[in-house]
Amino acid sequence: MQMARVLCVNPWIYDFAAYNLWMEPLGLLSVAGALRHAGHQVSLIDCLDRCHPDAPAPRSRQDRYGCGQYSKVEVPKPPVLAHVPRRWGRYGLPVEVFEAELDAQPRPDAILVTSMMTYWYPGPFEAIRRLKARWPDVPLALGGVYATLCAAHARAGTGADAVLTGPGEVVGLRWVQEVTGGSRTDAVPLDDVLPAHDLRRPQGYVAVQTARGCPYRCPYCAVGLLAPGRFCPRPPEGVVSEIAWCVESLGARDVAFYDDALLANAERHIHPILDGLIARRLRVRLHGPNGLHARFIDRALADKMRRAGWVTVRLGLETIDPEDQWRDGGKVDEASFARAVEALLGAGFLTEQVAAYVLIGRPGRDAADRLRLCQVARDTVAYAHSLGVQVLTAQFSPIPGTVEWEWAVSAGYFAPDADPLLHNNSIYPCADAGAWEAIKQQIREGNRALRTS
Ligand code: B12
Repeated sequence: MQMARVLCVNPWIYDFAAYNLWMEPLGLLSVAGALRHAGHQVSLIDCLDRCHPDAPAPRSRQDRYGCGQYSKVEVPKPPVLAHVPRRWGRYGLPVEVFEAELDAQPRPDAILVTSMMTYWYPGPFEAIRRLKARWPDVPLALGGVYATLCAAHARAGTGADAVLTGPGEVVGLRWVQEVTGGSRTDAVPLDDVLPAHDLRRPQGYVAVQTARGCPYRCPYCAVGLLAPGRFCPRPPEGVVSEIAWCVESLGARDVAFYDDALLANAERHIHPILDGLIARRLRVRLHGPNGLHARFIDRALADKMRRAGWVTVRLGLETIDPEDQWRDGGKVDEASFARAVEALLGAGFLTEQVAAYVLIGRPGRDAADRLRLCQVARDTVAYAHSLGVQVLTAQFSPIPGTVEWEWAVSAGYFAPDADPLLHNNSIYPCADAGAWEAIKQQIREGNRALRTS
């Protein structure tokens, strides 16, 4: 089989704000792992590398566990965001450093560019523009979350030769083999092939995903579109080996789980993973930035999480309104949430380590419903604070292809072909920003009171 030289690129973020919360281009690294497994030679340019020797990101005393700021350059706001009274910018490596990285690369046979949030598409656009200016004839494919959820938009505007949707290990490999004239090897043993974490300059942390997809189908969530088909947990021993490799060989100290349902089927999944980490005595801190399902947390699990080195716990609460809870998939209620908090605090987690996500900025059916949603959010915040946990906001924005998106379009909040820049949750696309910003103030005060009490 003919081996190809493949360049993988993780683009910049364009947004009003961006903070590195254990971000790793895990999807792109998974595709890179599959290509490498098939014998191709793979390299990476990561525009979000905070440890680049020629452009280290700003450091602050508040930085914890590998998280922190990106360098930002302010750039003109696209006209569609002109109404937002905030400064827009490009986060990540300076463009000159990116160009110097390209200078250092031999001409690739194929290029793969990833994309994350749909409203971050200017990052991939800019990377592709520069890559095509340098190597117009090298085949280039775009994949990832934006490419999958907004495929028509991506095909119309990116300048990529191919927009590949969905999980990329098999389609990415097949595409590389097609465009480089190699023979086909379709079989990618997904359980054995690890994301190529080592392509990245060590950042002190890695992201790990222990399962593909999610057993739930919530109306606001796009995971069913990104990872269609069955919920597929990986074998626990494979997850433990991946973490051990990252800690022992790549120097990672912090591990963030990127799962959508990490605690589902806990006895056969998270329990053995934590047992394995404890048995290997890894010096690791564990973080769950994506909300965990509170109803799966009992005292035995909370104790084990602590023993394995778990530090950051984020619980999905969203709302305490029973009807809204039911509409969102019935995953949590007040009683199960309170039990989880009791178990976590009883196991020794500190109040600043545990936070509840509360959903804000949701669209109402009419004026009365909008008022009700604000009041429910206030009550939800007060409830979480009363249990002794911090509150973080999950700001609502409908995602294309989801049930909530269809509703938002039919209610006139979005044109069906709205510019994806308008999906940005920080601009409250479906709600009155003023009302919700006041609730954020209540959250800040409650969090501060808890920390000082
Ligand atoms: C981890 C995660 C986060 C992390 C950070 C992620 C990051 N790296 O930036 C945190 C917790 C910070 C986060 C925050 C948020 N997130 Co988030 N997050 C995820 C999550 C759970 C996993 C993403 C991931 O890395 N998956 C693992 C890899 C393996 O999958 P992947 O990236 O899709 O890659 C595969 C394919 O896409 C493809 N692929 C990828 N690149 C390429 C390239 C090529 C060339 C090819 C061929 C294929 C390919 O192959 C890969 C392997 O199969 C997804 C849900 C999901 N399951 O995708 C939501 C998701 C991306 N997040 C989402 C949302 C809504 C948010 C928030 C807005 C939540 C909120 N309301 O506050 C915030 C906003 C963050 C911000 N700053 O704007 C939405 C997307 C919204 C959008 N409009 O795009 C998602 C889809 C969840 C959902 N509810 O539907 N998130």
